[in-house]
Formats: sequence, structure tokens, C-alpha cells
Amino acid sequence: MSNVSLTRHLLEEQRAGHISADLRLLIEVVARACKTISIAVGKGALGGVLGEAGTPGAASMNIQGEAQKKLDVIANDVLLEANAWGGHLAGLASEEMDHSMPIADLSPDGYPSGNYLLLFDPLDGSSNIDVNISVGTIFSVLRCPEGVAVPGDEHFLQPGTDQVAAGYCTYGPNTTLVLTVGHGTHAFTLDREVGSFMLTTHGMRIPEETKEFAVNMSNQRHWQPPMQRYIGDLLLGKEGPRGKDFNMRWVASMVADVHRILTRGGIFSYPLDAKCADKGGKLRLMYEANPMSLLVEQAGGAASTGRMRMLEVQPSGLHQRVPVFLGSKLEVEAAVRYHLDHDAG
Ligand code: P6P
Repeated sequence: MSNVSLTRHLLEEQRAGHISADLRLLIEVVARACKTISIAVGKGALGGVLGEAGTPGAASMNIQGEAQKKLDVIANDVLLEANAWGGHLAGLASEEMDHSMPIADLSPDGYPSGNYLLLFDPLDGSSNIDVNISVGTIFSVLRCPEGVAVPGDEHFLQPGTDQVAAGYCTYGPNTTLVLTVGHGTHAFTLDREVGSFMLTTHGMRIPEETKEFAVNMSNQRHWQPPMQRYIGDLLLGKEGPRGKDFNMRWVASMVADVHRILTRGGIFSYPLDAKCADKGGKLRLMYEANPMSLLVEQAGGAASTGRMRMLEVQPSGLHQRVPVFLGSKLEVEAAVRYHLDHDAG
């Protein structure tokens, strides 16, 4: 049983010079918000918070063109309220909001603003909520550029390598926060009796090889040729060019799929397909792919768009979408080779 709480772990990271006091407090605020979201998610139908936001026949749609769930809106509000007065943030951006928000616009009574930018998907995988499948909150922290007091969307457009922290909280059989500040990826399980996140895995490591892949196979006919070949070879198993049998898992909740991969290995992919190619992909770069990619790389894995390292993508828009391949290093490299060989002709 761990006796290292998230608070103690963060204080040790601060003493080691890995994070500032402000970043430590910011992460604590986000973790506290995740506890509140966990309680709301855990109530399920009893909390009257399942189903879609908006009114019958007039669903509330977000910038992504997705019908918002009530819990999407609740989780977003929890994160906004928690961060309004802490004094650590200069601004924040959410999957559920069209544009970023300077803290000055959010802060009551003119609380001070800070030096960090927080981006989050308040409740990823929310389509799974009504069927009691794990969902989660994903977050990413960037520095606010020097001299920028009131950040706009353009100030958030930094590559994933600039993240100073990234994490997610998965709301499943247990509530677990997985975090990196650039010195390993660590897991903290919520002790519901005490109300504290307790360190349960120090230094998560993804096995370099795997026999498990995660993809939505129903999109197979829409994939580009290299993806068709890559997955086709996996499905041939021992008799095929990969020389081993593979298993498949797809939760359709990125946090759940990535948590499994961080825990036991695997490769997660959401490639370009004919349905989303015009948008650049399905998953969002800034608050899904980048934080997950930093967590995975810090755990010894790899993350790519299929053609380049994810963390080096220079963002062009707050809600930019990208193809995603992440997980066991050697398997991601194999998937990338299919794409680069195809491009080479
Ligand atoms: P599909 C959830 O909506 C999400 O953004 C990710 O959490 C998940 O990996 C993906 O979309 C699921 O997409 O097309 O399988 O429903």
C-alpha cells in the first residue's frame, strides 16, 4: 500500500527542481477537479447527469460538431471553476469551447493570473458514459509566452515538446491519475476513503514489443493503402510477414485504451480515413494526441502521426486533428515504416 500521496510526489518533484511551486499547485488544482468529476461520473443515472445536454430535440453541439453530454458540460464547468482563482494560469482551452479563455475573463474579483496555459478534454470518450464504460479527463500544460499577459488562441499553438506537464484521469473501476512532468510517467490511484491520490506505479514502462493492437476496424474500408497493408499483415498472424498472432482491443475511449497500453503494452491507432481525412484526422492534437504522446514517450513508448514524431508537429489551430499511432516503441516504428515505404513509392 503506497504512502506517497500526489501532494508529496509533487513536492519532491519541486525539490528536485523539476517543477515550480506554481506548476505544482496547478496540477493539484486539476487533480482536485478530477476528484469532483469522478464523483459526478460515479453517480451514473442516480445523479441525473446521463444523456445529452441541451433540450429534447435541440442537442447542445460543441465546436467539434459533436452532441454534448450533460457530463461533458459539467466536467468542463468544474475545470473552469477550479482554475478561475488559483493564480497559476494565464489562460485555458477546452475541447468543449470554441476559443481559449484568458484567466482575466474567468477570474472573479480580479484574482491574479499566472504563467501557464492549461488545455483539456474535460471528459474524453463521453459517448461511453451512458453504457457505463470508462471515460476520462485529459490535460496538457504549456508555458505562456514571455510578455503575454492576455493570451489568445495563437499563444497555445506550441509543439508537444513544449509541454511542461501532461496527464489524464481515468474514471473506471477505480479512479487513477496518470501524470508526467518530464521525468517519467507515474500513476496515482484515488483512495476514496481518504480522498487522496496515492502513488501506485512509479515509472510506468511500455514493453517495446506487443501482440495487441487497438483500432476501430469498422473504418477498414476507409483507410489509406499503408494502413490497409499494416493491419492486413497483423491479421495474417503467424502465417503472415509479422510472424506472430495479434489480439485486438478497442474501447472507443482513448483514456481507457491508452491506460491499458501504458499498463501492459500495445499499439493504439486512429489513422486518417476517408471520413476524417478532410479534417486531418479524428483525434485532436492539442488536448488528446500531445498529452498522451508525452505520457507514452516518458514511459519508453513512441507516438507518431504515421509520418512524423507527434510531439514535433507544429500546431496550426487549437482544435487541429491528427492521425495517431502510439504505444509499444517497436510496433509504432513498424506501423510508421508501412507509411514511409508507401510514400517512397
Ligand atoms: P470511434 C472518443 O469520442 C474519442 O475521441 C476517443 O476517446 C476514442 O479513442 C475515439 O474517439 C473513438 O472513435 O470512431 O471509434 O467512436
